[in-house]
Amino acid sequence: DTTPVVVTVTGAAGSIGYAAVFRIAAGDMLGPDRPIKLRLLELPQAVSAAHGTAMELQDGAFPLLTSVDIFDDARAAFDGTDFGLLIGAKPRSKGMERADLLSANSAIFAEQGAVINDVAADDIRVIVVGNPANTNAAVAAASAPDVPAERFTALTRLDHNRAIAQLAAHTGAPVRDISRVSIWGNHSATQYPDIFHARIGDRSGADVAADTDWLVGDFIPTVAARGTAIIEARGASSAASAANAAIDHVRDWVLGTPADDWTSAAVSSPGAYGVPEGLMCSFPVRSVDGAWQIVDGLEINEFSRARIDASVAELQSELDAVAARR
Ligand code: NAX
Repeated sequence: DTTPVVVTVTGAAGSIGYAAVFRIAAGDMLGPDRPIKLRLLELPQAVSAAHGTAMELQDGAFPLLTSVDIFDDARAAFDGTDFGLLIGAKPRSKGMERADLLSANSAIFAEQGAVINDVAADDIRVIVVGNPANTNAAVAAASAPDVPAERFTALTRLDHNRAIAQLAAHTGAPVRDISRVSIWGNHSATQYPDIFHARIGDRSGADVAADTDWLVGDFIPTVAARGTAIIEARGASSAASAANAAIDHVRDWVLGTPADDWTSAAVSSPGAYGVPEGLMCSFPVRSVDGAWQIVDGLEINEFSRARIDASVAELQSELDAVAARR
């Protein structure tokens, strides 16, 4: 299919947006045959910066990029959109309480969800990157009653990729030999990177996980705190790796996951693995015929259960806090 698709990127002039749009234009997200119409949505004060990004996109002379348009109005930016990358969000400012951050963002994502409901393509696919990503995605989905909830997702692929990278560094196995890693729960410090079902070269994940000192004292906290470590080292938060993960997420959603592997994404829970319905929770997922399917039948041991439950409880409390403020 070579009809152009409309891709709307919010927060396009920000760090992640800037890293994402060039790779989208290059065909890394939807393949080398899919022409792309890019829409950049920004706050009014960042529209000028978005114009600068658009000039650079033009100077890339990307054969697949048929247009770039800039908006500060969500209704215009999402009109007919096939793919929405919702990256822009209100950052936590100094002294801001978590509840204030949640409610400021829920207002943004409720509005964008309602607009998507009204004007986007019927089969739009949405990935929320802006934090708190899971709850923002749940709010957007709830504000779009005519769009199936399965079309709203949130990014936990960065956590998934970080877990693979840490496993590769620890075991010496090449990244390509690592499969079936799972991220459960929230994209936050409570997330649970699960390697019990993983394959690491010719070793089982359970074998690697048997070293509980490493698992509990090193692996899990390193993956969960990687974002903070990047900020400390770079003086700025993860941008290119986050953009890379968002592109991985959408590409796999459209083109499928390898038959013998899975990935991780936050999707609206249908009640799987004891996660309450409607929470936007990270699960191990496969993409089949363009739809995410939660990997079923995994045995969850006691160690994993406690960690999944803790992260799910946090997701529930975020959603409750948002509901209480509205
Ligand atoms: P930046 O502050 O560099 O960029 C954000 C951009 O969004 C700004 O240009 C701002 O003008 C714009 N914006 C804000 N509100 C908007 C709205 N209502 N409509 C349109 N545009 C809006 O942040 P950046 O480093 O790019 O990070 C973006 C978001 O990703 C943050 O919320 C961040 O916390 C989140 N992250 C999520 C990750 C994940 O794995 N889910 C990892 C990376 C990142 O921390």
